[in-house]
Amino acid sequence: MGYKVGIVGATGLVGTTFLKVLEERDFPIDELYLFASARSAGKQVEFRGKTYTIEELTERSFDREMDYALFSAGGDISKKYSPIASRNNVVVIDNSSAFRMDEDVPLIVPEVNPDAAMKHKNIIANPNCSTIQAVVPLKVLDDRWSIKRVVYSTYQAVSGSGLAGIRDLEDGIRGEEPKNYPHPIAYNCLPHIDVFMENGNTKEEEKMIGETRKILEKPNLPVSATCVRVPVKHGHSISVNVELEKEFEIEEVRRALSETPGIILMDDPSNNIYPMPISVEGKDEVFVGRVRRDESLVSGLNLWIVADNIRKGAATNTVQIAELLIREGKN
Ligand code: 2RA
Repeated sequence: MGYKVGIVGATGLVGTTFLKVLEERDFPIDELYLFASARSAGKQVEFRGKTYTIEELTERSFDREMDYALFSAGGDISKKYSPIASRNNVVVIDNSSAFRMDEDVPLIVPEVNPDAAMKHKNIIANPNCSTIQAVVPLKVLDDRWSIKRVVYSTYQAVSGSGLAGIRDLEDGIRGEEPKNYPHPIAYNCLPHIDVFMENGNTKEEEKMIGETRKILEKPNLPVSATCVRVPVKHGHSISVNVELEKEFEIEEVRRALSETPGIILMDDPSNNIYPMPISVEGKDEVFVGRVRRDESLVSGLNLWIVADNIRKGAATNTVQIAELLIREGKN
């Protein structure tokens, strides 16, 4: 049995990756509907050897039988059209931050909090890319040694800003001024992702803090984040410092991580083996390395976590949520 699937934002970096992931994972599709702005309407896209024509997204787009709508078109589009789709009994899996912190919208990483997805009311939020790759290993640590505090330092690829970010990096290498970032990103780092908030954090840092707490179901967990844009095309890297409630043996930590589906442990520094953005591009797992005790704490760990921010950080996690709903009969 196949499903009727809509993709909103079909021409964007995540939208086109949805198609790649759906094809690779042989997702059961009977009907596929592609939506984008009027500018892209009429363009043709190949999927599984068939040609599809992109439609302009309108308020009537969901007046048809549709099981799932995968959104990646920005918060404004999600806010306007997700409720319309949801009212038409379409299950929306939204990549924007529009609904992530809404109480009645599950925020899902299938390896971490699958049960929460079962409570959906036709809208499910896909977390921020950097949060997704962080909570997969953090869940392993929390289940066994109970997390007491988390400090994130991120090194985020320009593809996190979509095609505009990639253009700014490539233009910057040619010496051209950036159009998307406030300063050149080529040969530079920007401690500035999204807008600055009242408390001095950026919105990206606030997302990591709030989303980590919601997904791990630890609303009072002390979390601190510094999110930095780096001149890397694909692949977010995160240095994570974790304080644990319980004592641990470092080999037990390594074993627990390596035995967890969705995690690949790359941790052999004596042979220069650790995760890097160039080693994860196009892959769907979360790669963990530099696992070591933080000797400044009674029970603390440092980890280095890398993942493809467009795949596991967005498109693949979204498709995995749909696969979860199908497995559990909650579509
Ligand atoms: C970024 N996480 O990297 C944000 C949104 N994708 O720009």
